[in-house]
Amino acid sequence: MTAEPASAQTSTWENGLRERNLIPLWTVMRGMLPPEPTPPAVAHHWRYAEFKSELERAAVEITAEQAERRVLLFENPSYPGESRITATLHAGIQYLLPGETAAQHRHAQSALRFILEGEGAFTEVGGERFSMSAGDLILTPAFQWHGHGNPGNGAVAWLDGLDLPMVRLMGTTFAEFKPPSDGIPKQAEGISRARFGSGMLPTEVTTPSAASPRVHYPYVEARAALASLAAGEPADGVHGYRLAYAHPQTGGPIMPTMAAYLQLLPKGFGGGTYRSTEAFVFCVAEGRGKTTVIGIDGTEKVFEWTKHDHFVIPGWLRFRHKAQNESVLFSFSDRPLQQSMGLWRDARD
Ligand code: GTQ
Repeated sequence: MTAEPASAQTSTWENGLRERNLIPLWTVMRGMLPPEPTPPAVAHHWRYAEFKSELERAAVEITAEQAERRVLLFENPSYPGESRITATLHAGIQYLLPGETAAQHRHAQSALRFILEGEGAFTEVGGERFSMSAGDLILTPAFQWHGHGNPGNGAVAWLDGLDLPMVRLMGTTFAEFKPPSDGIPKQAEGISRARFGSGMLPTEVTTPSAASPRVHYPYVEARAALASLAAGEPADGVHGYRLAYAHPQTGGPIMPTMAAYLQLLPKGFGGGTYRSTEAFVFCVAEGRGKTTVIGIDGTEKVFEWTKHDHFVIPGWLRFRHKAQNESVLFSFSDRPLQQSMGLWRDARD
């Protein structure tokens, strides 16, 4: 919709302006300033039962070495060809067979990884090795050297979440594919958790890093916290029992651009309707249930989900969760970016 100028017709003069890269604002302003968000992305559901076999096929088609990163991206149907799941977020599943490695590289984009299945694989971040177990969250802050390896016996799969579309929008992409010739300085395994993951902090470090220096958030700890909450207090009416992964030095989100959450929905939980400006990418860690998403035009989409399914809910679309069994949902969003700009808001309606 555009404002009605004195004449609704584009005049010869206006067309002449456009040819000289001058745009009369009054012809486009209303489209730029809708009264509330009209997300171009749509809600969408990817069933694990359907894409798992495609990951196996990808492992036949290409080696991890050739691919550099063997990832099947979740592309939002509203953005064909744009490799993004929402306006701001990238998500995909990375798959490594036993014996495979994905070489070290680094880039301006921040990444988070939520492990779906497989034991014994690792990711190396800033010279420190982090072993992966199902349900763990492992961060790759911007510009840290990182690579992956699977010395285990089975294939591993994990969700990659990156802020790629944000970085692309700003035109701030830098990447390096050749580690320094004298190597990446090695860190002892477990050092970042010793420093930042025990509820204590190094006494000589005062300036918080942009991203959480803890890096690794094991599932056993996060899951136990949710179980204790569920045993000790009533559930939130929308989120069930939801905790955000926290930056140990600030208490804020784990990365400057992305927040991540783990939530438990008790068996039979029926949540109220919610919307927030942040877009969510959900991964089902445990259980079975359904999420209803209400489009701007009022039409409902129902996603009946089960373990390792993924679904995306663009910002400002209403949704509600229902759990058939006790369920655990991992999710990540672009909330910190929005909050840094003073734009984030939510509503329970
Ligand atoms: O594992 O480093 O999904 O660089 C996209 C870009 C994963 C990675 C992605 C990447 C990676």
